[in-house]
Amino acid sequence: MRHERCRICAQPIRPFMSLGRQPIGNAFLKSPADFAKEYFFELAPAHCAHCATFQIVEIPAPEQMFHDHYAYFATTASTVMTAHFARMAEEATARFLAGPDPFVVEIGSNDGITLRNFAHKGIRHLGVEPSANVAEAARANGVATLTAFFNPETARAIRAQHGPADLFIATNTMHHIEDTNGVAEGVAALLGPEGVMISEDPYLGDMIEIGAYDQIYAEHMYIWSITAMNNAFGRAGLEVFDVARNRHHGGCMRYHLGRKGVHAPTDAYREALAHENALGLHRPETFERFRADCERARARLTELVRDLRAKGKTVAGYGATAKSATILNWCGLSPDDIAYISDTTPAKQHSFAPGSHIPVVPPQRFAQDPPDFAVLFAWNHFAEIEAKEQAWRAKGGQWILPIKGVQVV
Ligand code: DWN
Ligand code: SAH
Repeated sequence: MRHERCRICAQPIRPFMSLGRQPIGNAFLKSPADFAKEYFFELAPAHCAHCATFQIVEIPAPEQMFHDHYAYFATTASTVMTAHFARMAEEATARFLAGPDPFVVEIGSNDGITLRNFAHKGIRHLGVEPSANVAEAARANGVATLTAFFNPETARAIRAQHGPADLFIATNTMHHIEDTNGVAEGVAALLGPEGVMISEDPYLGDMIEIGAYDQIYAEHMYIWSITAMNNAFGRAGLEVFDVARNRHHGGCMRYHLGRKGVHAPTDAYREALAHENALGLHRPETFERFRADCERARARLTELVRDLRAKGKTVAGYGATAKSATILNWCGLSPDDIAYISDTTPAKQHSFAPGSHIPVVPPQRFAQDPPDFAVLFAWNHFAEIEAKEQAWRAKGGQWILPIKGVQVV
């Protein structure tokens, strides 16, 4: 459905660019017979001048994206992220779970990548995860998980059954849920008086800086900032009091929120907010510059791949990320340009990438049929992947980094 008004504050919005006709980024196709039925929509980002929320104006229905064959299994996607969330659980336990019998709720809990750390400590926990296949994987790992979309009704039912939550976690999830106001209302209903919400996802300031237009796709209907989070959650009596940036997923912000006036704002929060204000994320020219950066990257990547192919070079893709659908479909790249995409996720292998229909294959293909060049669609896991592919690199294999600058390394 296409929106002409901001989903947070209802003020008029209009897109500052278009990324064209796009499929659902994680909707991998099992057979060419599925190609004709593929869903497409216009991917057009806007930035609300009133509440600062970066959002896409047209969104598929949630049930089209989150269901019993969701393609992303967080635990198998990256060992680095698994360790990252284990550290987060340790830090949050020490800082926020001092009470006698704490209760932790996580939305977007996926296959239990984070909650498993609380389960192993015997801490009461509950995941809320609508994608039934990954929710089942979590339960198989001993993580209590409700297969449901989080909303105010779910929140009240959880509180009635389990009592208030001391900690509410949402990593790489708040940009997946259209009804942010409903989530904020649910958090306010579920959290105890001193309860804390931790939300972490790609930061708008970093996306703009590195030109990561591939972070914009059907599931990523928002890209958050401190100002926008405060505006969205402030409506439910919550506020950001602490933040921490990290380099994962191209640059994420971790927001700590609590009931207004309960937790003292930290210096880190004040410094990050001042830095954000200096970035000019509220100025239209910031998004005009971003649009120009993205259009240059699109032209450069398409020209580079076509030029290499004209010279008889082989080009493959590495990491069938959801992000890659935006790149492949906006650039109009096809199996003639990129022969295959290697991916470690069993649920993605032996499928066809959304829209481009490039075959997605197991990593064995990359080893047995190594390309001259590989477009690194999982650029956000560069260090982890570079360490794995030293043999290919030693034989002259080169990465193409598909966003801003489009470097060959
Ligand atoms: O927000 C989201 C993030 C957390 O995960 C979700 N909307 C969906 C998903 O987005 P993504 O697919 O862009 O995430 P990743 O983590 O960049 O996906 C990495 C992909 O690359 C996975 O399919 C696994 C694959 N991979 C690989 O083939 N070899 C990853 C590594 C590290 C590797 O060595
Ligand atoms: N937390 C993991 C996985 C993030 S992927 C990580 O940080 O890697 C985003 C997850 O949010 C998916 O598993 C998706 O099914 C889930 N999700 C989407 N809409 C949701 C909703 N309304 N309530 C709870 N989870 C939701």
